[in-house]
Amino acid sequence: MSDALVIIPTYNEKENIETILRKVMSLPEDFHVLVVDDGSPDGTGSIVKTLQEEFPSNIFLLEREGKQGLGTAYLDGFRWGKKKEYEFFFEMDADFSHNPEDLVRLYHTSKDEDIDVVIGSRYIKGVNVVNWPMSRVLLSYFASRYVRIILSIPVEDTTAGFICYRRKVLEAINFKKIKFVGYAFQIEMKYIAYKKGFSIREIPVIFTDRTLGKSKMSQSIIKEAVFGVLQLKLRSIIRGFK
Ligand SMILES: Nc1nc2c(ncn2[C@@H]2O[C@H](COP(=O)(O)OP(=O)(O)O)[C@@H](O)[C@H]2O)c(=O)[nH]1
Ligand SMILES: [Mg+2]
Repeated sequence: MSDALVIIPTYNEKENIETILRKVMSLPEDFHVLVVDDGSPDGTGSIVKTLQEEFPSNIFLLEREGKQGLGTAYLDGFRWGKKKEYEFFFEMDADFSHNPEDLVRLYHTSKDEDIDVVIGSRYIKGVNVVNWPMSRVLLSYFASRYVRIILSIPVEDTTAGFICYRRKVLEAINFKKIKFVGYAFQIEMKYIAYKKGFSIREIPVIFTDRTLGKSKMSQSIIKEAVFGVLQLKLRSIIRGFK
């Protein structure tokens, strides 16, 4: 039994899913992968099913109906994994923006140094983003600074979605109270973990924009993040997160 579960949410990732799954299967650690697919019209789910025949004990698929957002995809993935015996839960995109090889570093940082939340961070050694238009780099960089200032959280890359959570962190978080679905979801999870006193470490990664398939980022996700941060601040003033 592997102790590490990589959760990959997908919506229309037929160009990427097979290659990324094969890449994770080829890594020197025994990772299990759970793909959470929201009924992708492009048939991403059936590609996963075909690969499951080849890797029946390592690749799993959770199918949901219709596009329900990244945040709830991760929460459903965490719920699925918590019923099994995994100790390390990873969030990773399907589009190769996160280099699967970095999973090994995230894993060892958490396991060997006993860190509760390990973040693959774009902003701790300069700005490590490749192929994003300057406007999007600036948006993401300043969004991260905005969050750090408003929430006073000691994390440089607060919107990062390449993360390793220890089981005890997920057990301490009440998923029913998680409100957000996009970047704000990523901020909310980190903030609650921080407020609950878990150890957090950022390690540098290079984030490369997708070359295949389309981004699902939208204006509403940006709005959610801007206002969501203020709501998180208010929530922590009014009732804390304990
Ligand atoms: N299951 C699920 N996955 C999603 C949804 N929206 C985005 N994703 C996946 O989440 C990851 C990140 O999304 P992406 O479009 O690359 O966002 P960006 O990197 O911010 O432009 C990718 O693997 C997407 O396929 C959704 O509503 N449901
Ligand atoms: Mg992407």
